[in-house]
Amino acid sequence: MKTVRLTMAQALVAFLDQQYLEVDGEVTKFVAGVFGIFGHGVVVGLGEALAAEGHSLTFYQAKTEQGAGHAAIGFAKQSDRRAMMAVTSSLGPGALNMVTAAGTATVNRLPVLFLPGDTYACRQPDPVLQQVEQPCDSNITASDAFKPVSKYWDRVSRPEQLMTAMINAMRVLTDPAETGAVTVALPQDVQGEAYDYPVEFLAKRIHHLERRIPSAGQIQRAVAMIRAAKRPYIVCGGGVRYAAAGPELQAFCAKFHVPFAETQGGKGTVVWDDPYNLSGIGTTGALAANRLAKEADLVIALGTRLGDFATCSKWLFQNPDCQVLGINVAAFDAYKMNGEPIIADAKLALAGITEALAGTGYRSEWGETIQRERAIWQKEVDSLYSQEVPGGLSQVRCLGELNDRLLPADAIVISGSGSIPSDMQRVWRVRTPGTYHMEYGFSCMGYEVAATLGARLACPDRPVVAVMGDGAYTMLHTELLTAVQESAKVIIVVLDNAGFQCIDNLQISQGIIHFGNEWRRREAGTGRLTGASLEVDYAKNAESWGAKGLRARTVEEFRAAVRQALLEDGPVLIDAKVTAKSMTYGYESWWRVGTAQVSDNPAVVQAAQDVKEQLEKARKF
Ligand SMILES: Cc1ncc(C[n+]2csc(CCOP(=O)(O)OP(=O)(O)O)c2C)c(N)n1
Ligand SMILES: [Mg+2]
Repeated sequence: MKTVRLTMAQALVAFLDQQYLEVDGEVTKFVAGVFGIFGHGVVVGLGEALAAEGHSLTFYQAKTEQGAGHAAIGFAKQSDRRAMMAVTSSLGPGALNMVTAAGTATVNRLPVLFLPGDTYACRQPDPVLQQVEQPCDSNITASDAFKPVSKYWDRVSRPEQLMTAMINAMRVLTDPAETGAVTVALPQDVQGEAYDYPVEFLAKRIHHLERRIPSAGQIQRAVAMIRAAKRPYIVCGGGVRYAAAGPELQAFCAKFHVPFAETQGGKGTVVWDDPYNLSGIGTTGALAANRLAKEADLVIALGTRLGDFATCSKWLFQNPDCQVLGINVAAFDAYKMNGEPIIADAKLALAGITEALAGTGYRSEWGETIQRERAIWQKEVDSLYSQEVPGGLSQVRCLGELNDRLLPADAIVISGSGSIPSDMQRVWRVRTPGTYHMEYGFSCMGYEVAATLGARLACPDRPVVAVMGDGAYTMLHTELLTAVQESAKVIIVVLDNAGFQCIDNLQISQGIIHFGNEWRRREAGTGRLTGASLEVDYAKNAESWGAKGLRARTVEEFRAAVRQALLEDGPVLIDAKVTAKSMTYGYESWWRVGTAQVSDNPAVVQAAQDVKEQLEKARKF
């Protein structure tokens, strides 16, 4: 067997550089680069291999390891999982800084390869700097913390283990049902150890995205359930987007007169003005979607994980006769809510069901309801989009200005946490498929700036715009400096409402006083955070990193700032001061939270009573 003598890290780089993914006949390079921060745990091993010539992986120097992970997630998501990045760190604190991002990748089913450095396999320098040291088990290191958030985990303790580790890593990363974070821990001595690697391990490798074909029995069962239903209703999840099944969804809905509602992951798979698009569903959903959901007698859960918030799945489908048909490439999701599982690719399943159902002459009994409710909802969006707040600037108005007036139709909008994603799932009108980029599986504050850089790297010719809260920005924005370093044209719109306002809303809605969520100074009289609001100049903050900072307090200033931002060559931050509580609120939905059942405050006791009453309407499982 022909071999080549390389260090483990050199072989890893050579291997990653040779991975390709074929989807529907189109082959793309799968691993585009490596985001990371070196430390003693990787700089002389993996760092040496990356620094050498002879490969085409771009190294992006992150400023926090979590940001590196988020940038890689943003890249994979905006690439519709057809390309990805690896992320590396030193051992110990650098590795642990990546764990949150690994969780975000796994929950959102997005491929990211995490490569933390690890303690010495040989144990001679034991304990090495930054080693956790568990007296009960010498094999436990910081890298073990990735296990609960990884879909595949391995540690390469001998150079030859790299081969099985990486083949397994690629198996998981390229599998639509399995994908998520993959962690391959790299002990720092082993990275530099030489081994005679078989040349065939390093040869070009094309992975094939196999679209799982629905069986004849599955199609029959689905058709029977749809034919028995008067009001079928589709929940369109992220799986529909990743399967590129938007056209099949539109064709199905038009042919059989079936409406669909969008989850955060599925939104924007089909444009907003498709006549069957009810907009967002769930706690953060729109009126049309939530009203029709209550009448549905068949829910077709299509490529969705049925999260409690983004779909309100356990409460919303209140028709006692409602059945669930779960169409999902992941069996785990297809079985949810006691559904009839169709474990298959969304595109093929929809095409197969459409063909079989067409011969039956089936048409739902929704009648005019779909168009009527859509029209009522769009009128509501128009009114939200023109909201005036006396003496201030409304958050939802800013979204309206961006969506209806300022951004080009192909601009990619990115968000992930706070009140903005709720607003956007309800009101954002997607004009170009694939331009709505929401991380809402984990809703991880601090995803936004880094992911916007990742999305821009995936789509270098498109405007990419983060719309985010002041809390999320403050938590993690340092990849803005990386965007400056990369001359990446990203626009960060911070809607500053002086605090963690969506959590404040939740607190107030459960009868509790304002406590610990608004950003206020500690007040001498109360001893609490009840003083004056904190005022932060986010534009100045961005300028200190080398980005352009713009400010807006009125609609006119906001328009001028966005127009200017679109003309700039590099990163821009727009610091828009919005009036607190000028977000949207719920539309006929409910969310279960752990309200206190005993309290001196009668409003809290009442809220707990309301929870009990709402639970009467909810499904048990
Ligand atoms: C990493 C992380 N920590 C905490 C939370 C809980 N959380 C969700 S939204 C939020 C407040 C967000 O504040 P901001 O970004 O200003 O948005 P706003 O609610 O004011 O619109 C908090 C603390 C979270 N989602 N992610
Ligand atoms: Mg805020």
